[in-house]
Amino acid sequence: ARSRLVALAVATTLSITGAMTVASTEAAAAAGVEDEGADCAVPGLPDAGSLPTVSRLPDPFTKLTGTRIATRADWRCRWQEIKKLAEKFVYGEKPPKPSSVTGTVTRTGISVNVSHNGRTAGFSAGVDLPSGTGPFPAVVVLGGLGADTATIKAAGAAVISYDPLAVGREGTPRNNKQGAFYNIYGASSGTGVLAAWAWGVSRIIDVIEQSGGTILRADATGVTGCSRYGKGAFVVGAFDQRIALTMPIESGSGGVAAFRSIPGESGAQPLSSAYSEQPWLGDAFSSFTGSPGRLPVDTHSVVGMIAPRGLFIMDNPHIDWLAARSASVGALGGAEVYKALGAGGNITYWSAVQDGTHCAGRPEWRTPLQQNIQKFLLNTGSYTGSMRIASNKSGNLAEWRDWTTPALTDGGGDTTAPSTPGTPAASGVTATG
Ligand code: MCU
Repeated sequence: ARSRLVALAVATTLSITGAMTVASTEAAAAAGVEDEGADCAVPGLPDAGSLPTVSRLPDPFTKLTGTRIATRADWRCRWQEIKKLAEKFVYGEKPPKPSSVTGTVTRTGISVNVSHNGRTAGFSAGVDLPSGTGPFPAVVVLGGLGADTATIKAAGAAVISYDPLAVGREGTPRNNKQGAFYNIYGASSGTGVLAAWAWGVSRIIDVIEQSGGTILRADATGVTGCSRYGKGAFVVGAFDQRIALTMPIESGSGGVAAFRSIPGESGAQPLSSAYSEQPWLGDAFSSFTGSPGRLPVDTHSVVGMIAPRGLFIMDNPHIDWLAARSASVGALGGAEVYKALGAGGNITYWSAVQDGTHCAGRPEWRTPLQQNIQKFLLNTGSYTGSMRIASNKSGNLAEWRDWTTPALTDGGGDTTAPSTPGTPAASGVTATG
């Protein structure tokens, strides 16, 4: 709640000075609740069969009613529309907090027990504290693959080792999904395992909130993971507004990569493969694998769901399968939401790296990882994010949008200061490698 107040104070100052360009120094703005727009009245969603084909990225700023948003307050309920659309057509529903969540936090582990509608389930996670005295911020590491846990701890954050497969298993058919999530919501739930994994992290944060805050801080949680767990980290961060810092690594198809861009990216994992390899995406995605242009949301809007909270996307441009060009499209499109909210400095996209090994520990990411943790979890330092896109996997946002980016205001009114589609991406974009 405190960081929220700081953010509001900063926003107020900015509206007085009118200095949108310095707004990237805005404080981290994680919310105190999982879903700030839970009370928004969302109009009826379209049916899958009636969706028009839109070849470019859908306008994240146009509401289901067809009206464009104008204020930051409008974004709160537009966020809710994007969430509902992404659940219905991409990931499957991530249910809200169950009727009972209990558990414990110790210096070595977290236990989670859930009951809902007469069903119960539980899982646990490891805790590895940094040196010093707490309470500490924490980074939830999905699946233990590729995350630089030494740097996370050195920066002053605890590592929570979370096994997503205990909550949503891989290797199951879609009509018999398994894991703690499906014990509660049923083995035939249409929700894919990425959203199930996200639900599990939200329940971990519930338990941290209830634990009294002596070991871990509930208001300073980050998330990371590589590859399939990078897809997971992305969905975790998008669907829980308590997550202050989201750091997906090499997430590929089903992760940050823009769905519409994947068919045209040579060697990228096809959507049909990402859908069928594992039940990562929701069952409803099956009707879009051959026609992503029918999706009313694309991953740029999911990136936008994370705005203005901290986001550090890491990608590998050396393996075509990982779809880094399409990921740059998703990131550049989503960065427009950050800019609209005056938080352009809160997103980093970084694919200009040397080592081509999938999920390698990379020296280039060490310093920005530390700086992101300092800024968004410890509220120190003066880091400003930027786009460091490998030149061989650099998407061109101008080809992918026909909408402009509004400067969302603090109050009523509908003033927009559009940027022109086709303008080169923001300053700070570099093409390297
Ligand atoms: C990038 O994530 C996945 C990829 O989507 C799969 O096709 C491949 O089999 O595995 C990758 C992964 O999770 O590697 C550990």
